[in-house]
Amino acid sequence: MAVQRTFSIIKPDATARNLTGKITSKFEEQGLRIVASKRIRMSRLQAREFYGVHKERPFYDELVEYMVSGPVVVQVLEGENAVARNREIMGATDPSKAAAGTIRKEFAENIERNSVHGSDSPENAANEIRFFFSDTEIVG
Ligand code: IDP
Ligand code: MG
Repeated sequence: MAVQRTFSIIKPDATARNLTGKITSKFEEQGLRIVASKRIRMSRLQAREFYGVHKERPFYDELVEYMVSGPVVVQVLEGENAVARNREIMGATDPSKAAAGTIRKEFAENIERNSVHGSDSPENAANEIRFFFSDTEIVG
């Protein structure tokens, strides 16, 4: 498997609890390199578009409000098999089902306030990276 890039968000529940460094360490300790990173306040329009795939789900409006409720840190992670690797490091969506040692098991508050987003396929990773970063902001 070649070196790959994936997109990550440290979500508002985690920035509120000052966990940016601890979460970033999990990526670095497990072989992913942060090749782009910025702390932003997502607009409602951005959040609605970013999570557009979930717009028919009952939790969509609440999810959008949560994602704009505080700062987030958007990142590009690089490494071997980075998309799948990051999903392993994050753990299951529902922290009560996440494996020991994963970010969500250690830090998530509940199924919505689950501390991190990570792309679920290389195609989505490319689209999500382009949504938040220009090429010059990514330094590998
Ligand atoms: P993922 O983040 O593990 O890929 P998705 O199913 O893509 O999970 O859901 C996107 C986000 O929507 C989750 O990370 C979580 O913040 C929120 N979410 C997912 N399922 C629920 C739910 O049942 N109730 C409330 N929020 C949810
Ligand atoms: Mg998802």
